[in-house]
Amino acid sequence: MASLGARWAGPARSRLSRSALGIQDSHAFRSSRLWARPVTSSAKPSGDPNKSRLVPILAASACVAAGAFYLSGQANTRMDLAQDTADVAGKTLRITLSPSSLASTSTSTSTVESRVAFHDALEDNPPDVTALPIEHAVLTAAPHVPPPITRTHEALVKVDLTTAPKVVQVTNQHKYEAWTFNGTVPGPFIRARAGDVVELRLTNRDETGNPHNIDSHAFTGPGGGSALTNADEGEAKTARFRLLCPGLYVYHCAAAPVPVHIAKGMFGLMYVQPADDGDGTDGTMGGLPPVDREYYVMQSEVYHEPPEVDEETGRPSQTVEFSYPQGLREEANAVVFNGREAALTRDAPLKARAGETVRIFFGNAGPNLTSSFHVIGSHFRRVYRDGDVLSPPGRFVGTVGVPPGGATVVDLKAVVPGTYTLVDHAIFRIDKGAVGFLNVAGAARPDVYGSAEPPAPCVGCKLHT
Ligand SMILES: [Cu+2]
Repeated sequence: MASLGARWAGPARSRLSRSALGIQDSHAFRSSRLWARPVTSSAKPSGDPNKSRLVPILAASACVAAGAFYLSGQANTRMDLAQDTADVAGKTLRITLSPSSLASTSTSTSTVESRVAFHDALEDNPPDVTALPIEHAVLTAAPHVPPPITRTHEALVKVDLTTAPKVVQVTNQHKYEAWTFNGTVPGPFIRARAGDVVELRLTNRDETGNPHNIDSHAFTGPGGGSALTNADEGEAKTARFRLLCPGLYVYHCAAAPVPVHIAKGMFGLMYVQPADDGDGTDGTMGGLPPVDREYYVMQSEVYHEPPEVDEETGRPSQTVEFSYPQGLREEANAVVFNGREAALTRDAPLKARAGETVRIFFGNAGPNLTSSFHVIGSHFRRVYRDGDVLSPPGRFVGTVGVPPGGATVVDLKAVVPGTYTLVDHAIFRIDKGAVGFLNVAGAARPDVYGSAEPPAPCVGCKLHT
């Protein structure tokens, strides 16, 4: 089979890449030459007529089935559409209220199997990478999500990640030096499409001298990319990865010691859209039913030493240091959403309007604790468990378990206005920071939720405002 390396080793692209990247010689480029080998007679060229026939057949059957799947949902909900604009976390978005956003859908086993077969066939149909159109991935910091990809062809998607330490107000009491991708915890949300080739460039600007790399659960191959992207201080590494599997995946640094690099903040989410969902004109959003808003939330733990006490003043330091023993004992000092205690409360609560549908791409970086993710007062109308976006979703789910290194997609509907609280329902963790808000504006719904008495939140309540 023609490898990415073999195609990449073409002289024009090789020279261009090295000069354009302007980086030190790296193992990745040496490896790319090692990969280069002629395509033998046993290789499977992309023009293989058998495969060429197979893909359209699978694609056609999958598209027909997928089309029926989504159209059945749209047909079930016939309400007037309205265009609206709203401010979401400081950013004005133009949104379309869709009729099918929470439509009833059904997915037969055969439909799922045909969609799986479509994606299984990707492996045997490598693209001519030199001929792929080049795109630069839209990267967003949490809680924002890049827009759905609407193209219907494969692309070479360039993703630039830079590692650097950053001091963050990790809890309301303490600052902490996080290790970051692109200056944020979690790292940027990466959106691509099954069949794409991701060209990942990892630049290490960590002046502490730590090496860093990427293990993406979306990549297929030993180590998930870590050995190909391992970059020492001042280095940059570039490698290519064909996305064979659709779904929502965690990525993280896997440099030794791995638990430290994850606990320090080096993680994020990558969503690989299914490739059999057309161009989105049928109302889908990256292979999923349409919603009004999409958000990015990741849970993680912080392990730190007690603050040092200043000998002169007797006051404890406001800055705390990472604690390996604390992590080994799995005794988290803090459990947070989007990297710090106030990320989704004081700093940037999620927002929606009553009547809208909200999708949360939720990941759990761990490193130790399984999340029992729950939004108080709401229901997950759809749950794509374990980030599996081909199987039928769970319906009207209250709490979903998400293990370390796992992810899920949840859709909810903002019915009654007010503040909804995101929690890990291992509920002591609310006292460790695992609280976020979804603020819903709009008219009251006494037909759904009401009393003759005004609401009276309990004193000292962290969950309701
Ligand atoms: Cu690292």
